[in-house]
Amino acid sequence: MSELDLIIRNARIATATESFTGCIGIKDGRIVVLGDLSSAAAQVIDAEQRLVTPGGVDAHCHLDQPMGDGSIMADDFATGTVSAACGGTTTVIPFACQLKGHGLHEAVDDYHRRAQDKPVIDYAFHLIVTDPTAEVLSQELPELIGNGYSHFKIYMTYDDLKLNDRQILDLLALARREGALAMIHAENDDCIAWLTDILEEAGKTAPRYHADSRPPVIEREAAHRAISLAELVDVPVLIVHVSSNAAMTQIQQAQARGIPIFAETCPQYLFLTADDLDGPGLEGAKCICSPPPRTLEDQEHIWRGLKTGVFQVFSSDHAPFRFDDDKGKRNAGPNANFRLIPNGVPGIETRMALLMSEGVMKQRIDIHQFVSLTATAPAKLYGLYPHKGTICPGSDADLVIWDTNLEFELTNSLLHHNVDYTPYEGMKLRAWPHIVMSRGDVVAKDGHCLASPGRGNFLESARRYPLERQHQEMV
Ligand code: DUC
Ligand code: ZN
Ligand code: ZN
Repeated sequence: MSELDLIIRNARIATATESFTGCIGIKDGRIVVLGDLSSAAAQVIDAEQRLVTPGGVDAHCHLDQPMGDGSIMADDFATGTVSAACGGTTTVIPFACQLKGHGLHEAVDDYHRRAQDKPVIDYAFHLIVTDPTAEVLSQELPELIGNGYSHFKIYMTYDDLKLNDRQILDLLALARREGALAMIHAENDDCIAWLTDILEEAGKTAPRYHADSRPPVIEREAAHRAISLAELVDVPVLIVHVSSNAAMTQIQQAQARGIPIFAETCPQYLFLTADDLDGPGLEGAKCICSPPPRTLEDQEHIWRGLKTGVFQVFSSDHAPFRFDDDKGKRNAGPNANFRLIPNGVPGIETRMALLMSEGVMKQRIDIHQFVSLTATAPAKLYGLYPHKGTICPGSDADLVIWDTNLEFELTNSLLHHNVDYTPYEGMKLRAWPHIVMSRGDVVAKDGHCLASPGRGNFLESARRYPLERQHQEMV
């Protein structure tokens, strides 16, 4: 073998299934050998027995996504990926969103322009389908699925995004035929509109009433409906940002019946509650996201779901709006009705360290579950594996060397997003990425980004193997 570019020595390596101590040999941005290496390399990093995991795959984040209400997302592909890299994420999957009345290719082209020359790490796109016209169903979507965009999101709520059940069925049938994975935002839109009107008539418009407008029962109903539609079509779906025990139970019961339902949860459902939406003035708007944070009891159930495998994916759902900004959370004014406040919390940089610190180090989940949830399973589900999401010969050298002997207070000034707050301000953490590597380059070290904008590559997502073809080929 010609000389390696880089060897990482004395690494305590963890994958989704194994742990071992040794060296990682890297050449041309890829891992080429693992084990006890005596060979030479141009560069050596001594991990000094630190834990080394695959770089994170944040499979749900919003960057520079055009908004229908005049608000502006605070992070673009530059700031968002710098923030991701500093927090140990080496691949992001944000959303190219179709605007109603427009095509899907138009959305994808626009999103590529937005990404141009900006990302410091690699990225793929999810699609959001908001207008499944005959042209979209027969031409655009099948074409895109075959060309590296093999997953798309369906919304059951939000006026400018939502689809009805018939439209969802059409898209699920297409996903089955073409080998795509549909992700579903499960909340019952009519129930939200009805409750929001009642709250408004009673003068209950402060941020904390956002949680009352979207109680667990409306997430449970929509999750049940999404599962039923998937069962009818006989196709796997992934339910995103599950927040409540009620919705999780629907998923768990479907899985127990053998229905292939995948599920994602996010940090805001482990570390925030509806009480965080309370506070003076608009303060509670900082934690407005949908579905909303729930109760401490729900948090415990979500931890259980992570531990027992109900959830495959742990994403940030980073949806960055500045608080003190009239294009951010104050888009509709300083005393806005909750229904007009942009939804979303930031979290692209804190996702990995929060789960390492509170999950692995407090023994709520093990290190293999951590790797699977943050990297391996999302890479597999979204067609990026084994280039991404694991540590093995042939994979990209996307790695995190962890410091796990820390004790510090998280504060927004440590973070690199373009948001003026973190919902996790003041939390005590014990872990943070020491070195973050993307394709063998050190892109972040001890909370400093060392990468240049534009080095990130677009990743084509492989499609799932279409069920029909699988069955035909088996007989
Ligand atoms: N909810 C979403 O569905 N997307 C972005 C942010 C949010 O709160
Ligand atoms: Zn959503
Ligand atoms: Zn989202």
